[in-house]
Amino acid sequence: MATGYVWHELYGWHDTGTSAGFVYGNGPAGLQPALHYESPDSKTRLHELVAVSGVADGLMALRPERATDEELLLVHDRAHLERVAAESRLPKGGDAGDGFSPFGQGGDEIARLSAGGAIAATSAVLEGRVDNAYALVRPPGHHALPHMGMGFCIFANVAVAARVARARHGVGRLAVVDWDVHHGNGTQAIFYDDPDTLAISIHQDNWFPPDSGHLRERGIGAGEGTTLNVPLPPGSGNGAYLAVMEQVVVPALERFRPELIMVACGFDANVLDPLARMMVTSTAYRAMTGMLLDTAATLCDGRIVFSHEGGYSEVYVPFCGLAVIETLAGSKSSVDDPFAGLLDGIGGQALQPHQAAVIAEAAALAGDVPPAR
Ligand code: 9RB
Ligand code: ZN
Repeated sequence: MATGYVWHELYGWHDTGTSAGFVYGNGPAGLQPALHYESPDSKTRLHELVAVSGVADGLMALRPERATDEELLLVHDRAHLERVAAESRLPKGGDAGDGFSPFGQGGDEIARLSAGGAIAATSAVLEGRVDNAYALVRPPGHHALPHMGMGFCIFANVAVAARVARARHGVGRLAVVDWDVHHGNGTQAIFYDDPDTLAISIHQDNWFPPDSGHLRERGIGAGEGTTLNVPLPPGSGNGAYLAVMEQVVVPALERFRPELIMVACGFDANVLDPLARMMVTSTAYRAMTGMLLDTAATLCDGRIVFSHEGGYSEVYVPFCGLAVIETLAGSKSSVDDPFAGLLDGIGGQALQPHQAAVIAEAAALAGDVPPAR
């Protein structure tokens, strides 16, 4: 078999327009417009590196379809679907809800294709057509809430695919591991009271959304203990991320024993990212992927699906993404990360005491994740 791989040209055409960083451009006020942070380059260049490196030759291309109303309604309100559809018909498009999640005319169809990409990857894994899968989708999904988009996200790609996995493939317990550098608040909110979904998010402490993703947020009611947040201090690098995987993520998964692992795979914890202050390199992304693959092999017949989220360094995301996809495919191309030699050695890559303290707290909470009966 093979590793499934989702891409669609329209992902590169999702139009987020221009802004001046976090404010609207306004020339006379001194705010020169630039491309929106969530621009196509980091994703199209990853897709092109997958092709040029030859890695694509060993993958099974999966063609996404637009998520249907029925699929999106497993997570979202009808009012959200209708608002996005209506604004998508306007000549200049609209915004998914918070003012930071713009889309152009036709954006509804591209956002549905993005959620549909996560669904296609998940279905291929669950139907045994591929060993595992990577969905290189855009726009991202992990901030989207049932009633609105948020933080560049329109629909909750991973959560929708998870609910489809339940409804159509009889999946019971599943885990979402979110290593995007921002808190996976949407996924957390959607599954907060769900005892069958373990939602783990590793993120930069108190960045985006503000005041979200604290250690104390642990789920509610029957879902108590099935939300696990690891809010790392800014400056965390490979040592901290590998320690989180070893001491928190893998032990939590081993207790929970999911039937499927989904990864909200952002690359914005990379050391060159403009939207966060972490220091991860392709070396750690490769190792983290290997650890999850091994865990999936032990716990759930290797069933694991990666869905792309954030990551904004157009030069470095492609090498981080290639490391993940090579690891999923069990291969190594002749293309090496040209920056790893430099970036793996910069000061602060080793686990620091103040990082270890947070990780120890999260590890204790991982010990309270409800075990499979
Ligand atoms: C603004 C705020 C943000 C900040 C970061 C992201 C990253 C998303 C991502 C999105 C929106 C706040 C402009 C807060 O990569 N997710 O994975 N917006 N931040 N307040 N204000 C005024
Ligand atoms: Zn992010």
